Amino acid sequence: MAKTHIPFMQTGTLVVGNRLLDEEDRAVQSYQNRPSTLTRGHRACQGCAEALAARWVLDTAMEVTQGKLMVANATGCLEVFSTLYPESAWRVPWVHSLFANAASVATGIAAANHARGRDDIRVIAQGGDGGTGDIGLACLSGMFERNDDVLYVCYDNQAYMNTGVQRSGATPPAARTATTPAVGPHPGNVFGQGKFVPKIAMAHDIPYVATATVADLRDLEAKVRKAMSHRGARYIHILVTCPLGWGTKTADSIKMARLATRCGLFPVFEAEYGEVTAVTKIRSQAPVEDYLRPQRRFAHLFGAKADEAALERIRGAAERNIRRYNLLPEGGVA
Ligand SMILES: Cc1ncc(C[n+]2csc(CCOP(=O)(O)OP(=O)(O)O)c2C)c(N)n1
Ligand code: SF4
Ligand SMILES: [Mg+2]
Repeated sequence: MAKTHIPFMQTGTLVVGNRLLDEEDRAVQSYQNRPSTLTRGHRACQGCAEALAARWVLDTAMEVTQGKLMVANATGCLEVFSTLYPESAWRVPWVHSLFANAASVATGIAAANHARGRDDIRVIAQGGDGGTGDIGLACLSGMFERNDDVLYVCYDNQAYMNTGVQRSGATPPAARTATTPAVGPHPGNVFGQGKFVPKIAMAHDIPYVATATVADLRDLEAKVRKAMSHRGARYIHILVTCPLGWGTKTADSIKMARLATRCGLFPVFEAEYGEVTAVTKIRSQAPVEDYLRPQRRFAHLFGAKADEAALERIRGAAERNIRRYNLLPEGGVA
């Protein structure tokens, strides 16, 4: 019998739709005995996609490793909202590193496990875009270059959110942050700076690099499974909506992440040993305005007179991604 693809929204939860699927097609979150690695009691904002992504990543990794998992977590929102002393929302061996050195701490844990003959215990390091791509980049590059047996997961909300929404190297051009105010002739973050860490990771020729968003959690789950099937250094970079820093409605976090991919500004792909091996095609392309307009950090682009010059440059960035990663279905326009 021909199989019908059942979209995620019908199958992702414990109650809805999962019973229609074969066992092997069900999501990690669909079972009552799911690991619940990041559990109740944390203080993330309503609609925080970082909390959602972290839970999905670690629950998947816990299932794959049958609970043999240790986690090093850089300073940032995820660490602060989950571990307000003396409480912790984690149900996994978890250590808070410094802001800069989660990759090195994870490397040390993996080396200690190896020395004890316990290579069955797997290690994840995780942090925000600032901890990963700015202050932690040297430690991360060292982990990649040595091919240490660690999966590093970056939750990219495009600014230093935990300390009050300062600009990071992942902040997009024109975005307003506390340190890139919406004033002057070119308001918001400047164009032409910043970095995209997945490409830096690929330059190290490590076994596995992937990007993902919270708009497609089944895709994220599959990528975590794939990453855990490899040994050596692996990297997953997840775009996570931050309602507080982006100025978006708390109910729109999934929608915003989906629009980021549909307009081309956030490419979703996998790479193995430095080569792109798979991309998620854009099924129906959205104008960048549809993604930018609902975000208060871009409100200055849509005043009485739209900042057409800035918008054109942002459109150009989306088009460049679409070309570079071949994001449209065969035959061109989606
Ligand atoms: C060496 C050092 N510098 C600065 C800080 C202050 N600090 C803590 S978290 C943070 C921002 C974290 O940003 P990011 O890594 O993007 O994570 P997010 O909070 O956005 O999830 C900063 C600047 C620190 N803890 N240590
Ligand atoms: S500030 Fe942003 S990243 Fe931090 S807890 Fe709130 S929504 Fe999440
Ligand atoms: Mg951040």
